[in-house]
Amino acid sequence: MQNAPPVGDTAAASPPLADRRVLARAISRLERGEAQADQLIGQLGGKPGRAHIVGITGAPGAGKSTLVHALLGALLELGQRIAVVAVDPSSPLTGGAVLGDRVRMGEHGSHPDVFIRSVASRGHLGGLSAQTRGIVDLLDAAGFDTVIVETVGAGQSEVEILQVADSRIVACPPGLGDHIQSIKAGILEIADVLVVSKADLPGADPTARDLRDMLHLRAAGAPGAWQVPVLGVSAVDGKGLPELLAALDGHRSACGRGRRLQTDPQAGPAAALLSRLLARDPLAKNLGITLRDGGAGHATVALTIRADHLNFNGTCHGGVTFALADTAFGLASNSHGVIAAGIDAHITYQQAARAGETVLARAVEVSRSRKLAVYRVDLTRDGDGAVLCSFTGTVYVTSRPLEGGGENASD
Ligand SMILES: Nc1nc2c(ncn2[C@@H]2O[C@H](COP(=O)(O)OP(=O)(O)O)[C@@H](O)[C@H]2O)c(=O)[nH]1
Ligand SMILES: [Mg+2]
Repeated sequence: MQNAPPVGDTAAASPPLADRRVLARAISRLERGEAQADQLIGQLGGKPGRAHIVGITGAPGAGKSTLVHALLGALLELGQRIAVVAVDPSSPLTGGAVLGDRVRMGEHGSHPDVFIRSVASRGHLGGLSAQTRGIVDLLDAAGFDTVIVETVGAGQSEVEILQVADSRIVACPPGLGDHIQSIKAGILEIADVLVVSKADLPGADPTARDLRDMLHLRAAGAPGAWQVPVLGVSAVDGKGLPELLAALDGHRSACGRGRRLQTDPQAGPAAALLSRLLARDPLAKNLGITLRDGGAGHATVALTIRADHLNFNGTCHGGVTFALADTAFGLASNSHGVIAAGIDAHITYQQAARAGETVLARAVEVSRSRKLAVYRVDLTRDGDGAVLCSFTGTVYVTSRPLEGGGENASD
């Protein structure tokens, strides 16, 4: 991954932390939609771009909260101030799970340099990911050195939430065995560091080996790209924790921070750009692909499967499915207004679509540097949300403008 230039004055001494009660109130106002993040940051003083944002994801029970607790202890020892945002989609009523997380992080929860906030996945007001980004921006501006975002592995929404992070940890407990399938569906693409959690339990080493094998199979990294380490970490005996801290530090140095600040959370102009681009795509037009939603770094397109989309087996032709995924990929990767040229794409078919069904393809930017960007596209059936395909693609980011730049604007 190429370096994104660090944003903000990284070398400056730590600013004073914002008052936690003022901060808590500001976050509540943001959650209720009473104020925008920019406004609240203006009132708090400070500016985002200083903190290292660390995302942690993994299946429920993978040991994420316990790992956050261990990281809190280690980072406090380094003299850092740390904020934690726990996003829990399984708990719409902010019930037991969130409380449980607080208890697991509890010992450090009352430390003056620690701030823990749970976010229930009501997901209104522009979606959970926009809300999470606003909260992270606030905490960053409030002066925390590290902001940890814990999110449950739940597919697309999690990938979007993790877009806010500079460094992403995927936690996998030992004994994945057959469950390795669930890892396959795109989660490896978002990991900057893979942690085999509960490394004190039997089976940690074979799991680490399996994960390394999968990484080798997937590796399409450009020369000099960040190499994703696989680390066994036990929150019980502290094994692997120093290595994890070193990996996070290394990733931050290699890939910079403030990545999220380079994309605009308000999608307006990009959405308009995407509909103009789609209108200029004859293949998409002939197939009947329409734009559902779009913005900087993401796009959702839809296609209702017709008789002339079918193959000899009577299900949707794989090429049509690919074209749908590729359209979302192309739009999302060009949404920043400069031409993005596709380098590679990889599709995994899970279930075929049938005539009459509408298929949605949602592309989300997983990472973006100066020269390269990676996208994940999920194809789901409209209605029941069944997952049909996963697609990942990489582009080379040029500096040529997409529009107003002459004859080249046809990518
Ligand atoms: N043996 C062992 N158990 C752990 C470790 N980390 C977490 N656990 C246990 O795994 C369970 C789930 O942990 P939790 O942190 O809540 O997982 P989360 O759902 O991913 O946040 C709890 O019972 C923890 O005590 C570890 O490093 N070693
Ligand atoms: Mg948890």
